[in-house]
Amino acid sequence: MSYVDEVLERVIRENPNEPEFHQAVKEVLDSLRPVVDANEEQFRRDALLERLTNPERQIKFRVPWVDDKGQAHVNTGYRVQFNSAIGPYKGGLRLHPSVNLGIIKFLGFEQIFKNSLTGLPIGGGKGGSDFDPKGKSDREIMAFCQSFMTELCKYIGADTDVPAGDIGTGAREIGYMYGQYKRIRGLFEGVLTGKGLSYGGSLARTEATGYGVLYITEEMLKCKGDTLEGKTVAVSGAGNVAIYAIQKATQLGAKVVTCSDSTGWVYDPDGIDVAALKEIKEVKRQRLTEYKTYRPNSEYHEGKGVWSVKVDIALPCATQNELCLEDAKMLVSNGVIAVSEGANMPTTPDAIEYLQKSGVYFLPGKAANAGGVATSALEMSQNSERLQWTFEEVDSKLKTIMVNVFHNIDDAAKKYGMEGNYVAGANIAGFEKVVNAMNAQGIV
Ligand code: NDP
Ligand code: 2IT
Repeated sequence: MSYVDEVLERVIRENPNEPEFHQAVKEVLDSLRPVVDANEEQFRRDALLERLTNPERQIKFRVPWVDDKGQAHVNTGYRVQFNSAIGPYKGGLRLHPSVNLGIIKFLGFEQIFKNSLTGLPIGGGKGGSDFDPKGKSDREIMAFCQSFMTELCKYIGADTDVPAGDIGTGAREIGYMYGQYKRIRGLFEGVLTGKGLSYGGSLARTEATGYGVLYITEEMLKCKGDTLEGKTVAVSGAGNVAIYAIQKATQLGAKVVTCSDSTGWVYDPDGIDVAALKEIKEVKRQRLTEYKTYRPNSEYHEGKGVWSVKVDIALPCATQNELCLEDAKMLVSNGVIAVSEGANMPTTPDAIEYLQKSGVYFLPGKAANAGGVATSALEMSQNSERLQWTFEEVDSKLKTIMVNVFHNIDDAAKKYGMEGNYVAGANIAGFEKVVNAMNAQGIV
């Protein structure tokens, strides 16, 4: 049996009931076959793939908090510190009832390669909790965040592990967590990114993930002699990534006609109104059912459906496994030319295969959404030098990073005879830097 297959089998055996983690590891290791085959003896001797697929450390803890009625609740907190070969652990905190260890491990594993692709010195990690922020009062959110950080603060620091936002964790949650970290550790340091602008946050971090998705998509289209100008776009999600993907796509001359949340989706034939979406989601924290009151010409539908609309470009920006084979078939039959993943692992493996076989340009999340964590690393730099850069400075660095990510993954795919396969290109290019660092640092 090949080394890759042996390790895959072992990962599945040793991590039962973690299908998302299996899926992420399988996709990466499958892509790495040509690289592993060329170095099999050394990799086996050094147990390289076993070390790569086993987190350096995983922390699981109790998070007790009291609601507004005086009732106590207990949630579970996680931080998976996956790989620190190229820098301090870096990755977001997800607050969603679906969170479990397997989800955090899949996200932490993906983060290793994504962070490597940014070209910046950050290792891979992820954390979160099964706490559901929906419908909670500000005081309840604060109570949870303080309790969560009371435990997490023992394991993180500006030079060891730097968490950030993800699903359910935005500026409000980061603020409460930062306050508690500072109170307990007595350190005003860049231990979290995505902070508010008045206490060490970076301009353009809020926009970075969504903007980055469009910068890399534009660069890819440019290399094919095409552009975003005049394209019709479907976006899923209505959170941080989706909102700023819609905004940048619109600025670049495309028309975004859909967005969604966990209960339904919107079709706006005139193009999504970003100001209305921000008001509904960022200010009022309401459901998408409200969108129609701002845009009477739009349609609201319950359930799933954004991929049924005829578009040129699809940007899944909500959650994992939200674009399945049937969705891919609808997109292809409607003439889609490109799919770029704003979310982490939103496209199922059979859907990716179908899109690629159908000649659709497919940019995987670990490349397409790397602008968020890249800008987090820029926030860390600003914190270290105790300065704040302008929006234009950060945005232009972000753009350069995304253009470089595209060329790195494009070159890696070509080098291994898989031109245009950006999944393989991203996994190989991300892996090469990490493996170099792991080899140089010995068996640790
Ligand atoms: P938000 O919490 O801001 O928004 C998430 C959006 O997706 C909401 O509209 C939410 O709807 C919807 N959603 C979440 N879970 C589900 C679900 N199970 N089914 C259907 N819809 C769902 O999160 P972000 O925008 O920050 O994150 C979106 C994706 O992007 C995630 O995969 C995240 O890991 C990834 N990502 C985020 C980065 C960042 O910087 N924030 C960076 C790189 C990747 P509802 O509100 O109804 O739950
Ligand atoms: O998935 C991701 O890359 C993020 N949620 C952002 C992580 C970060 O550290 O900014």
